[in-house]
Amino acid sequence: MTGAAGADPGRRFDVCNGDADGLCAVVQWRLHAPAPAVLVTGIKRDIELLKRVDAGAGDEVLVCDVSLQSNRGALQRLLERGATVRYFDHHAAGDVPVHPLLESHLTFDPRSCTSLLMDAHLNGEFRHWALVGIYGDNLAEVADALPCRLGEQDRARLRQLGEALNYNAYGDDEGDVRIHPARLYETLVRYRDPLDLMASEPLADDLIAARRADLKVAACHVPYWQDEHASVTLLPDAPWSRRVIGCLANQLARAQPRMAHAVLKERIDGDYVVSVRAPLSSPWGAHGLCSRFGGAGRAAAAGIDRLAVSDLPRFIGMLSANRWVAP
Ligand SMILES: [Mn+2]
Repeated sequence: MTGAAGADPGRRFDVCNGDADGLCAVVQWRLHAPAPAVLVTGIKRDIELLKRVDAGAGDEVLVCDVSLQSNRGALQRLLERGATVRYFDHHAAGDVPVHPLLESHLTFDPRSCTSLLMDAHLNGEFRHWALVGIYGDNLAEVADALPCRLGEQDRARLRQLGEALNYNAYGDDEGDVRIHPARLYETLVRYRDPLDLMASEPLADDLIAARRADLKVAACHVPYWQDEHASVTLLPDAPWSRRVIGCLANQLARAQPRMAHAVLKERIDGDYVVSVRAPLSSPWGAHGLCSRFGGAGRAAAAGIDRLAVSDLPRFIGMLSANRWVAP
């Protein structure tokens, strides 16, 4: 990658979210255009990745599945320094810079994701990897509708892999994850077909088992409070609970679809982190509830970064009284 001044062909940087969607988008691109590149990635909550890239004139930067809004300053700096940037993403973008060195592939369709954008760009060349990313981004219906010659069992395998890769990116910091996404990528990109990876590497089954083990520990925690409309589960602070909180909330929502569910995890300072799911049968009102405690999110799924212990009774009262209907 290095060379004499003047003969340097330019360096390459691949920047992606460390979840399934981000990794599978870069895997598709690098299988299509093999070349040495510096990978810049992290856990799911590391979103300001572009500022870690030290690229300049003649260098190429690929960006997948990180919000342009959160990285605009760093993007502008790279473009000004003369780097070429290819940007694939489906998060909030705000104003998209117009620059001759920027090639952007952006969508804000809630039924799309970065691996699907890459699949379209490459005309479905690595469709199986695209499916892993799309299933991993929790878009099973979109993935199911994407044509490919796989039988149901193989599709189910790709879905399992996507969900497990995605789960691996959750945690408060890099110490919480089983395998750092950068190491995971090195294994993934060795296979042109993820089904071959699953047949020959223990990695996929290890990740699937790890997710299952976390959910099993979580299932030992019976609800701290519930009525006929809602439940509250309290978890201690531990690596497994930092990984599982969102996943457990989704599982409870699927198990009792007519109820709302809140999962609270103790923070190191004694307060709580909260994950709220509206009833699946009426997926509205979660954002409204959480925003009254300084939280945010979407109508069906939202969260609170910090709920004071003293606010717990008030939170439970408002959860119980909340109306889970469209505004
Ligand atoms: Mn995504």
